[in-house]
Amino acid sequence: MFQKLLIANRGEIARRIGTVARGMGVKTVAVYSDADATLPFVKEADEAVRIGPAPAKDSYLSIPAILEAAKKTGAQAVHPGYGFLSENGEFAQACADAGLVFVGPPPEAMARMKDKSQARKLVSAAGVPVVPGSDGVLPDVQSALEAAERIGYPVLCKAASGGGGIGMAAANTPAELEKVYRQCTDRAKAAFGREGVYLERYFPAPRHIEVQILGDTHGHLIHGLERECSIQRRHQKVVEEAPSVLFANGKNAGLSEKLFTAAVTAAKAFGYANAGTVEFLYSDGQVYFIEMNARLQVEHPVTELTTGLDLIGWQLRIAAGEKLTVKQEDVKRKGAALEFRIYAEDPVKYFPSPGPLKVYQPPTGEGVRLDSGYAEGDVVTPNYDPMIAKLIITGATRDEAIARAVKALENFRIEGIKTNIPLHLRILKDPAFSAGELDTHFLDHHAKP
Ligand code: MV4
Repeated sequence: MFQKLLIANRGEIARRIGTVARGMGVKTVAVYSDADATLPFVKEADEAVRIGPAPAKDSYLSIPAILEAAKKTGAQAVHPGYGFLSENGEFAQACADAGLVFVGPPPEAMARMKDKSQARKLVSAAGVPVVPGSDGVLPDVQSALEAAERIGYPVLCKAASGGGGIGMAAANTPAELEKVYRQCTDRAKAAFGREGVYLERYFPAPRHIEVQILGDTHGHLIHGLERECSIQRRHQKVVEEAPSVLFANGKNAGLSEKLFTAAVTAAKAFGYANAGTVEFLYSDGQVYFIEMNARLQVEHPVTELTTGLDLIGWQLRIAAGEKLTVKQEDVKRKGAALEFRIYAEDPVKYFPSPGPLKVYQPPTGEGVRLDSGYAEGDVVTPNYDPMIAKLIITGATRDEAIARAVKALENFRIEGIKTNIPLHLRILKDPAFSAGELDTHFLDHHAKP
């Protein structure tokens, strides 16, 4: 195992990675911007290095600043967390070139996943069900119109360099597609500097189901069951859970086996190692691959708490070259977990709401875990993502977790900023949520103020 790990991230995830690493006897180095100097993830680290001013491009996204901090402190490995540089193949390669272990997949696997249209082709050839769509990127409107005729309308145009919904646009008719093709190409170019786009059949209200993957560098790769993340707003997840209601209590066992086999097959096709997530859409009784994420996900705790897998611990051991000693048959579900992302935002208008946490008293109790980036007295600044904490609630059953979650959220005292806690309570009290009737447009129709 490494003696010293640099954590190239901030907030709750930097804090969580630090806690796990120190628990394994690894010294931790935090890097921080001027906006974050007094936050818990900095105070709790063994060493901390200032890497720049508040803007992310000058600090958490600055490869030279992070490599210099690693050199100065003698760190042997770098954990990128999620977001920022976590899925940046150049950063992974730059770490390797500097003699640092990047805690993540091999750069070659990252390269195979980068172009989403190529990733579709690769996993489809390996036998994984993908959303019906175009064969690779579409060089012009004519090829898009031809592909759409084969696929059938409505179609969804996606940026090949995208992911997470950026640049996506749907079309119901050829006339709409002509507009949408240009729009999607322009957005792709603006967001990613590359204009390649591809088409998929558009599912109007799918469920979002993803599968946790864990693989070592000796050829052993397993899945850690599924998470359901259908409740989202503008591609920002709000509530995640495990298991999915679709598969709880042994329901739809045939489909869940198909899903897990597809996820493992996809990960192997990419030559994947370390922790990753394979994303699927569920619609009309079928699951379809959409993309693979080469990182630890925000919502990984619901998997940890329902499988007992120590995902961050395994990330570190795998990166250090150790064998993954967990066998697939050892991965069993226990209970249910729900994760609520606590955002500093107006719960009705959804605007960001930065400011000081004058009062910050998280709830405690049976089945309550809080992964928080902040403590009372800290200031939430407008520089980064407005997520301040994740409240993760477990129960023997989903109903028990829901009841505990209502209490925990009602007892979460925050003053000084607005938060989305009232939105979470509206979701929990919505009959469709308790019934497990979820899809990606849930918040368009439910949990209204
Ligand atoms: C889709 C889709 C419907 N049909 N693809 C958005 C994020 C990106 N990872 C994939 N996304 C979607 N792809 C087809 N062919 C609907 C979405 C989608 C969505 C997916 C997951 C979670 C939330 C979502 C919200 C809106 C749309």
